[in-house]
Amino acid sequence: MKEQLAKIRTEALAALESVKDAAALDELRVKYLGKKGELTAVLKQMGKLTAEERPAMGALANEVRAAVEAAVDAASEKLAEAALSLKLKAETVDVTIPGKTPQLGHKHPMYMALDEIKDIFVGMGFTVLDGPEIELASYNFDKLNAEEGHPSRDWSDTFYFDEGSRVMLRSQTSPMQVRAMETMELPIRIIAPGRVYRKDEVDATHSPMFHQVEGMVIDKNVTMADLKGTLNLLAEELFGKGTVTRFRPHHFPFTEPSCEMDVQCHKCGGAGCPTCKGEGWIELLGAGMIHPRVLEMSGIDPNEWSGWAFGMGLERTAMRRFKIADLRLIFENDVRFLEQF
Ligand code: 2NL
Repeated sequence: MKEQLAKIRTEALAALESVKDAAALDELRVKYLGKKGELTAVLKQMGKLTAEERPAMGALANEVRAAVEAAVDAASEKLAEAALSLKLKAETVDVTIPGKTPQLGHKHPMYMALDEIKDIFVGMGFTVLDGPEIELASYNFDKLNAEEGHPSRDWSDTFYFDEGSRVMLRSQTSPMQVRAMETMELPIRIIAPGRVYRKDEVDATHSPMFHQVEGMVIDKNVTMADLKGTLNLLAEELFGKGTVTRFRPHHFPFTEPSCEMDVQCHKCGGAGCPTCKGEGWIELLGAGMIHPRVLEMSGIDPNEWSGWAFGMGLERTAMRRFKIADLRLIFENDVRFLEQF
């Protein structure tokens, strides 16, 4: 029996030493340590031994069991290590392989132009406002002195949500300025950029959705000189020092007097060329002194306060700034176009 145990130990340890995989290891474990294994078979014969022989043989059997168990554990650990190192080798990342350069986007040219405009006005102490694109006609028209019957209110010019023509897509960003007049403490200096909507067919110079920046100043003793000084500065910052401007009389229902500001063509210096369509001047924006009735409707006393306001189309400004010929390019987002800026 002693020889049997010694043989089991020698054989088991030798077999475990060279075991190749987890399945083979499990087979060996069952073969030597299992309920029907070789060790159990030997122990079953203990009954044949004398009482004197039994303890020593029991101790030896336990010793063999412990040795085989330890060898099984060691082999299992060795297999796990080998598997891990194999896996690590297979999954090695070669950091020397050249990477794929991701395609980086950048700001849209129109938002570049808007950011320049925002910077110019913020630098002069203006606050930038944001507001809803769905508006009440009262804020878009009535409070701006464009009452019932004004042509811009027509169903064919404006997107309404209801039969009563009460709720609409704003056609200008002025309603935000009305809200500012109603709620902000005077004096105010604000600009209001954003999307606006008009029922226009798409062509090279029109789109039913476009972007506008409006702005206004209300303070004591504000005059047309403030309007001209500030807007001349805007033109110089946008188009370069020494940019020449001119102010032409115009009409808007919400300003009195009203004007349009042109910038002298940077290409031909005013002589007339294809860029300015032979005019020598390029229209930049509309502006004027805020109509006393508009001030009054928002609860501001026109005898105490005065102000000026302006509105400009962002697409057209960006087209001029970046020499873009067709408005549709601004909305199509073709990367071959966008990459050029
Ligand atoms: C243009 C002309 C303009 C304004 C917008 C304005 C707003 C309020 C009161 C008075 Cl709340 N005026 N805005 C004033 C003059 C012109 O826009 O050609 N826009 C594209």
